[in-house]
Amino acid sequence: MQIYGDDKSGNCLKVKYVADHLGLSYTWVPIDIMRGESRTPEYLARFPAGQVPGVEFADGRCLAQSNAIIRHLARGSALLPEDPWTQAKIDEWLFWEQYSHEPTIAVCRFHMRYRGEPAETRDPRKVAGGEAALDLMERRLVAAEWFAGDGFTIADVALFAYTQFADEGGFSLDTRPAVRGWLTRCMQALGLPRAT
Ligand SMILES: N[C@@H](CCC(=O)N[C@@H](CS)C(=O)NCC(=O)O)C(=O)O
Repeated sequence: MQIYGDDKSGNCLKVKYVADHLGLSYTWVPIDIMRGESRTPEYLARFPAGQVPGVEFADGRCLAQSNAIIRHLARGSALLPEDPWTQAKIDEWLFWEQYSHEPTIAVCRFHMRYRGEPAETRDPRKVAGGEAALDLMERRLVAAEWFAGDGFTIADVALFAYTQFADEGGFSLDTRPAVRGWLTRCMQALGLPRAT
């Protein structure tokens, strides 16, 4: 398969992490969103929303949306246990990540890292939302080692992707030791020597 992505994007890294963890064979096709490479006619023909990540399988079928992709790739593996209730709890976190975590933390990071704007000029509603998301994660991780079920799943991968870069969006994990401990466990599970 071909993974179209930007290796600075947490959404794209989710797909890379799952593919690497499962030993799937793929070609990484770099897409520079800042140069409009996700809006060319060729790209839009594959992925009409014009965003990365996108995956094209050997038979020509294309799939977009990071969490849909990792859910598809992880079928049959320990990253997506068969138990229906565990899958439902994984989905709960995947939807929460896309509605409450990524649109706040990743957007603040985009403002600072991609646009080079200072932390003080971040949208206050995004800042409040990001702080609330990290607080909710801290509460979960004080009580549990992982987000869903008993082990490392795609819920952890999805949330790890941008939480590892929280500081680049102006968020501090200093007062969130449970989140920091979980980040270390995720890195171990993914075989990452350090956050990338
Ligand atoms: N909900 C989508 C979000 C994808 C997304 O926002 N991708 C960004 C990069 S992280 C992008 O392609 N931005 C360029 C654009 O929207 O034009 C997912 O999870 O895959």
